[in-house]
Amino acid sequence: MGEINIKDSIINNGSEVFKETKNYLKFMMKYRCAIMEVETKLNVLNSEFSLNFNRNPIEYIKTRLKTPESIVEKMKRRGFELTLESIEENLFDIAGIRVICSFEDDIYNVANLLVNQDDITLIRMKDYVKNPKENGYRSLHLIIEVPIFLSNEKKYMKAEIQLRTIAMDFWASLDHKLRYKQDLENPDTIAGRLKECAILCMDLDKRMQDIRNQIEKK
Ligand code: 0O2
Repeated sequence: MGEINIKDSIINNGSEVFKETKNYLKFMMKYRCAIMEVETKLNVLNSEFSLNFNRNPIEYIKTRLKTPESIVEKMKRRGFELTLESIEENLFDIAGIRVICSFEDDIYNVANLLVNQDDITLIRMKDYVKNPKENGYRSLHLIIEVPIFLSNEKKYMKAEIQLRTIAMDFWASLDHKLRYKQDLENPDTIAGRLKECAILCMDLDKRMQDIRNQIEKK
């Protein structure tokens, strides 16, 4: 008798886990679709710009889905309930799109062209280009909502778009790597040197933009 119960319970728990896994995969699939929608929009803008002005404002695009570990960590850190509904309501960066532009003004051009599309809603903008973070981090962050079309529903999905220049991306990548190094002997010195590099990157962006403006006689 006991054996049957154990077997039943394994089967029931198994199907529960299966159901949960399927729900999770479906949940993440929708964010993957949102990334595809936004990436297509950006590629269209880049192609049109390239035809009209003979240059690409976007150098390249990187996309990522937030990992389950990172989702759980952020939800716990912020004290939210760990359910799919709560994750959808409270986390805006599950779908992440990073747009690397050639020049600083391209960041704003691309961002404006994107958020002015009538199916995109801008939820929030953080301008760390005009207002860099204390450590020197610069990027334009947008949280947007974009519709995705599934077989039987149209759903609005949130996505985070980070727009930066090549120099800003170079700096942020290095900063990100160093932040995860736990065994630094002199973290303050490193932070200070990184800040100096951030200032150099800012200067480089400005000079490159000036040269381009001069060439295009703005
Ligand atoms: P990942 O893996 O890059 O996505 P949060 O900090 O996320 O709790 P909020 O308001 O969403 O709160 O953050 P914000 O300021 O909009 O920026 C979040 C993301 O911007 C980070 O994501 C980084 O990608 C990037 N970012 C912000 N500040 C820095 C910085 O000082 N250095 C670097 N290298 N990147 C930064 P996550 O969640 O850290 O992870």
